[in-house]
Amino acid sequence: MKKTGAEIVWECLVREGVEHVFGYPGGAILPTYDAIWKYPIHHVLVRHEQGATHMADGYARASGGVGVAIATSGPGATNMVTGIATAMLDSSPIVCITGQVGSKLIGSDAFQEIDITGITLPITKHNALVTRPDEVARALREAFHIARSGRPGPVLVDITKDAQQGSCEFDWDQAVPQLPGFRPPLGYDQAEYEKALELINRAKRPLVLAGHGILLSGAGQALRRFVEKANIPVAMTLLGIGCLPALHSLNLGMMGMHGEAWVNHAIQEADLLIALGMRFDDRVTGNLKTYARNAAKIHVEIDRAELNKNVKVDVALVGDVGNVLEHLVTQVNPGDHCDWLSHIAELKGDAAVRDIQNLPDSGHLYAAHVINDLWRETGGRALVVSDVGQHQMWEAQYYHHTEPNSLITSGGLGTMGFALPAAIGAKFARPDAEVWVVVGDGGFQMTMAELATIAQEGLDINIALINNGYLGMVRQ
Ligand SMILES: Cc1cc2nc3c(=O)[nH]c(=O)nc-3n(C[C@H](O)[C@H](O)[C@H](O)COP(=O)(O)OP(=O)(O)OC[C@H]3O[C@@H](n4cnc5c(N)ncnc54)[C@H](O)[C@@H]3O)c2cc1C
Ligand SMILES: Cc1ncc(C[n+]2csc(CCOP(=O)(O)OP(=O)(O)O)c2C)c(N)n1
Ligand SMILES: [Mg+2]
Repeated sequence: MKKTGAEIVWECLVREGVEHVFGYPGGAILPTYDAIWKYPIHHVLVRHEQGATHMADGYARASGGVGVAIATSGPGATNMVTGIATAMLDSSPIVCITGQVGSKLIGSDAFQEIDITGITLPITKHNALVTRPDEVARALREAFHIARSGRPGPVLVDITKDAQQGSCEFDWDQAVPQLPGFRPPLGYDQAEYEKALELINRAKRPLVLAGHGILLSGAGQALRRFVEKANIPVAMTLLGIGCLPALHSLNLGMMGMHGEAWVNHAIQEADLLIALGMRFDDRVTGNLKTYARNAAKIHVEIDRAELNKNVKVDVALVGDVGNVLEHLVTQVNPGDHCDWLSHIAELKGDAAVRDIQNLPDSGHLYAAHVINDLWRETGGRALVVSDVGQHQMWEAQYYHHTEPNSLITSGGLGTMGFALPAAIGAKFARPDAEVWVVVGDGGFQMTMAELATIAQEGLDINIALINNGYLGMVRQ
């Protein structure tokens, strides 16, 4: 059946299961916009293309699927850069579609021509320039496949105006991805796995470092069964929050620079660290020379490039953490570790008593109190999208998340302005969720134009603006 490149764009998105796209029009993408009305896709008109990328990202993180953002060439495309980089550093699967000038004009500094595949090469998992209508379907199928498989990430497809306008035969089956160089890992080495099992069964002071990979893998239940059987305490990264209920007796809370001191002391004293779907970010390890020197280390990770990158490990298991945990659950010995757990309780000591929550009411409104109240008032069931700064850290400490994927935040890039648009995407993904934005006065002003998008779409989104009157984290 003959279709224009523009029609093929929407045809492919529908077949990929896309219901919402977040975008902003302009000349080079207009042929595609002109064709949208024939397809059952809801277009959300954003106020800035950065917002579109964060919305796609929030949609992806809240749904477990792929988010889609669309923009025109030149300034539309460059406005997407921050959102693409944010998704890249947090392994979030989004597909960005940009219009490009006509193929014959490429390289001539034409009006609104910019080399967006060049610009985004280091911040995308993959990108492609499409110059013919008969390349559109395969490029998009490959984009979705790459974005969601293995370690997820952002993919950009740049489509020239003539590729959108021209026509060709459309055949979905023919456009099956052909990616001979793209090989997500097949699975871990059995001998390494046996070594891991032995280390776990022998350890006296084991500790699990649980990361975002657990949530991406949907492995929260498997994690819980594993740690309950082996009685191993768990520390979470910022992006791993929610993988085990906050108030679970084995959950120590967040590790790293903004984690509790006693959690980091426990990590330093452990004899075995079991790192699951986390990448030993520098906010987590601090000085690598002194990081957990006495611990043997097991690392379960889907991206081979992360293994032995920051922290040298004793056992490296390449693959999906959920798959590894399913095997470990059946094969690990039931554990005791009572001495170790009571030692950690001693390390914790009176930290809870000294906590800011227990400060007497002096008439001051403390951000930590506000967030703790937010947790209580929402019964811990809200989908919280936090921005970047002190309020983000207080959210991580005082909102006790019980569900996987109930906290969405920019960890790796630390993008101020992320929260409000990401919450819009999250609300489209989970319309029944009570969505709360926790944002500082600085970050709010970076993308507050998206309030107009919220109003236009009639979205029920709550905003807790932690207005301390300054750029708190910088001042701190
Ligand atoms: C102001 C600020 C302060 C911060 N302070 C802290 C802090 O104190 N503590 C802290 O923890 N973080 C902190 N962060 C966040 C930090 O920068 C990192 O973003 C975070 O530590 C990364 O967590 P992660 O490794 O779990 O997730 P990611 O960076 O998302 O990495 C996930 C890893 O899991 C792997 N993976 C993906 N899917 C799978 C799968 N199916 N199976 C196996 N592996 C998989 C990926 O390849 C990747 O290596 C802070 C951020 C900001 C902005
Ligand atoms: C886009 C961007 N610019 C600058 C920074 C550096 N930065 C990190 S936190 C912060 C202050 C945030 O202030 P605010 O939003 O008011 O939150 P608070 O720390 O006061 O809670 C700044 C400027 C950043 N992370 N992102
Ligand atoms: Mg502030």
